[in-house]
Amino acid sequence: MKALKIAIQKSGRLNEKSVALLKNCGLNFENYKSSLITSVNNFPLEILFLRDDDIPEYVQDGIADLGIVGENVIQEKEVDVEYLQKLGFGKCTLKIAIPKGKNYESLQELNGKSIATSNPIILQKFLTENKIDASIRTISGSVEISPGLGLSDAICDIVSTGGTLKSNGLEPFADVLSSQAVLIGKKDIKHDSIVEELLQRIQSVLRASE
Ligand code: PRT
Ligand code: ZN
Repeated sequence: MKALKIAIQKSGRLNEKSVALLKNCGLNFENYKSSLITSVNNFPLEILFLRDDDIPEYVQDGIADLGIVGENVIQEKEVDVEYLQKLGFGKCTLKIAIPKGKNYESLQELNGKSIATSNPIILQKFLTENKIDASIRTISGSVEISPGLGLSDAICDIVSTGGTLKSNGLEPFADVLSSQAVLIGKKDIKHDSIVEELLQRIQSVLRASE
């Protein structure tokens, strides 16, 4: 039987829980930190370790059959993949935040303002849906320091505890997208018998942890 490939994050917030989920499904593999691919020795699956940003396209293009990645990354990459299962970890919300004390009363106050983000696609969709004309400054990281440096009026970034916003003098203003880690697959892969088996195991692990 030809092994399928699943792409998971190599290191970062989703790595440990992705590995733990697969192990809890009874999959036996060595989690070499240095290698980018490892074989499961009791199930027809290979695991690819990638930057999370690359996972949606790898799955869309069929280089990997399956992937575990945050919904925010899938939305930002605008890929055509199938959502197979929400996984219940990596929960966070993409939020617009403004300097504490600004007290904007409605979303309309963002008109004419600049917003720094690493998620320009999702943010632009949100602004368009809400008929707001703001300028987006795309930066790749440390988005939260942008208003303090005078680079933007507001930010749009991922929030989980809110601690980072607070320590940068910002407060949440609007929720843009709520996200968690999901299992995705390339088009039509869900009818594959190996995928069906893996999905059943994942669902029983999730049920057991409820
Ligand atoms: O190296 P690679 O590219 O693979 O990883 P990465 O650095 O791009 O991503 P990583 O590991 O930080 O996050 C992976 C995924 O975890 C994200 O795509 C989200 O789906 C999810 N996730 C959950 C988070 C957070 N929580 C989170 N808190 N991703 C990022 N953050 C950051 C956020 O950007 C902000 O800087 O944490 C900070 C805010 O945290 P709080 O707790 O202070 O609010
Ligand atoms: Zn990334």
